[in-house]
Amino acid sequence: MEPDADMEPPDAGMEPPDAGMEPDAGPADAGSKPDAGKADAGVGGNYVLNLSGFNAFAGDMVHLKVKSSTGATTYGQAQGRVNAAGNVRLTVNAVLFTGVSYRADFYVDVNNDNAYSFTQDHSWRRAVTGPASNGNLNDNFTFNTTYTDITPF
Ligand SMILES: [Ca+2]
Repeated sequence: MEPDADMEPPDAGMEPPDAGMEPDAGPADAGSKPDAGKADAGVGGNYVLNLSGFNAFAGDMVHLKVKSSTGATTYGQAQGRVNAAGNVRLTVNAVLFTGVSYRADFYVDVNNDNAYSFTQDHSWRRAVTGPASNGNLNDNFTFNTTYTDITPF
């Protein structure tokens, strides 16, 4: 509705191009490489958890969190419902950085109360390392009864 407002970068007026007092100061290109110090970080890869063999829990919700290796920080989460074939795919976008260790904690909400409680719900933990080039990771997991207490979820 007000095209002019968006056309002017907020800092455009900070350095009048005709100031001319020190032509070699080069303020014009100062902002041309704002990302120089952040180039390494980029955007993280996706963590994709493919669950199979969950036939006994068809229709139940699975909750997933990708955390720091200590569990102190949660970087992202996802949830999904187990389908009739006993499968579900959960994706947490843009969380994995190359060489960094994470834990992926997830549980089936067996008692359907939308909260985690061990041992009423079934839960597991995956150790995850960010792949090369901040790439995506497909993690395939088949149901087993070796449950892990992931409290606090
Ligand atoms: Ca529960």
